Amino acid sequence: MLPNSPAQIELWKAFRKEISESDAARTRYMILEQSRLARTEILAMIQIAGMGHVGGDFSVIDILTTLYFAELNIDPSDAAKENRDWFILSKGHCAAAFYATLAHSGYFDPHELSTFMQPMSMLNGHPSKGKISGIETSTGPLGHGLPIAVGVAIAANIQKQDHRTFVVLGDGELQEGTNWEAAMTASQYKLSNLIVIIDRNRLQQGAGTEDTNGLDPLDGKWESFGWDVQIVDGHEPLELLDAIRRGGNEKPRCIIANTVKGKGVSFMENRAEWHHKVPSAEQNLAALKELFS
Ligand SMILES: Cc1ncc(C[n+]2csc(CCOP(=O)(O)OP(=O)(O)O)c2C)c(N)n1
Repeated sequence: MLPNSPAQIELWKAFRKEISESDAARTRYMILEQSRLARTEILAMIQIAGMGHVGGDFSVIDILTTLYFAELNIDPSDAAKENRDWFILSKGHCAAAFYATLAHSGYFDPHELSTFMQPMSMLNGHPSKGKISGIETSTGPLGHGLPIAVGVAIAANIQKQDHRTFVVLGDGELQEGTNWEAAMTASQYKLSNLIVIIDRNRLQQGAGTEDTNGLDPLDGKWESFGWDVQIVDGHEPLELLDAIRRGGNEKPRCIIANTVKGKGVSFMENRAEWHHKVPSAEQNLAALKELFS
């Protein structure tokens, strides 16, 4: 298990404190700046490793940053703290985005990011429980995050804990039938402590979701399974926060976050090949220039 980084935890705490005292415009600015930093780290990780899933990393990173830097009730210095919010990245192939987020939250030293996918590194191509303290469960085989999250949310109710369980799913991932079994169970048990966020970038590996196994109307599908559904722009932290913080009812909650695969780099945006293509050195430079323009 990688040790946490006390210095980074202090930075993260200062960031969270400032966010909690900021107005909406500054909150949005701070989260998006943190995401910009994460995007540059992700590019570097993938360049060094020669592998990765840049498209999905860039579609999900604003969601991860919003959760870790403004919302989750967590303590990176005591990762297994009783009654903490749980987070599960079910689309585990986007581990680079997850690692950049966890490192900047202090779960481990950001210097470790350069070991991504190297032999013996703790930063595997998919998140592994037991290697980094903030990873609640291993993911990678799609379709398992939500079933696990349902179990966690049921357990919280049995134990009379009031923590929330968050799970981020890919939209292509919804082709896995396990999601729909879990969705039925969640409404049966009225799991209002469960929040699913769908990274709705409309692309999967190699093709569009609607050309493969269409999901639309996705909101209607979740509603018909008994969920409370909201649709937001997944690159707008304030919309995400509003949706998360909205007063609930007895239903489990699904936030469909409309996103752009490859968001932030024009030649990657909405292009299926950037699911796991590795940018050349020239493309990396062009991407960095764009991120900082
Ligand atoms: C069970 C399973 N089947 C296949 C894969 C290979 N795989 C990795 S990513 C991916 C596409 C996922 O698409 P989506 O959920 O939309 O992810 P995103 O576009 O956000 O990266 C596939 C098929 C896998 N990881 N698990």
